Amino acid sequence: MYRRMKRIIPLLALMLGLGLQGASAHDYQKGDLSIIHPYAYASIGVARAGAVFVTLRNGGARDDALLGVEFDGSARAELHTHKHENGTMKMRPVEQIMVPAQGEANLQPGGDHIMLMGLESALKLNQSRDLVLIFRDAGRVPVQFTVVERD
Ligand SMILES: [Cu+2]
Repeated sequence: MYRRMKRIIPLLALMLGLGLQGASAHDYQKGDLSIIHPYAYASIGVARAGAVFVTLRNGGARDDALLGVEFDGSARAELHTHKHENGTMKMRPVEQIMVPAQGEANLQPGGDHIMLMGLESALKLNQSRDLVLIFRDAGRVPVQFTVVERD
């Protein structure tokens, strides 16, 4: 019996591990907020800036707002949006990104995003990097973003 258990336990641990990974690898929850698949594109050449994208879903009855982020690997980290100006798209820093009640904020290429400036090291394919999202109501939420290939 004991010998059999010894064989089963590592198997169970493996199954549990795989299950957890499938369910939660890129999703985070804090209160009514879901933080879905934070990702960035791999750096190209010596680019010293990168952008992080994520979907923020608010299942609650009150609006929340993303106020900022903390990232150890860059000189600065800002919230940006894209705006049309004189026929071209330009990035502009914003104070906050609203996450409406019963709605979501989509940080995506060409739209709102988290900008990392003065990266100390390149964002390499398949890396997971630590980032702290700071919300007005939900507070600080540590997450990891994954570095993916540009599509
Ligand atoms: Cu930007």
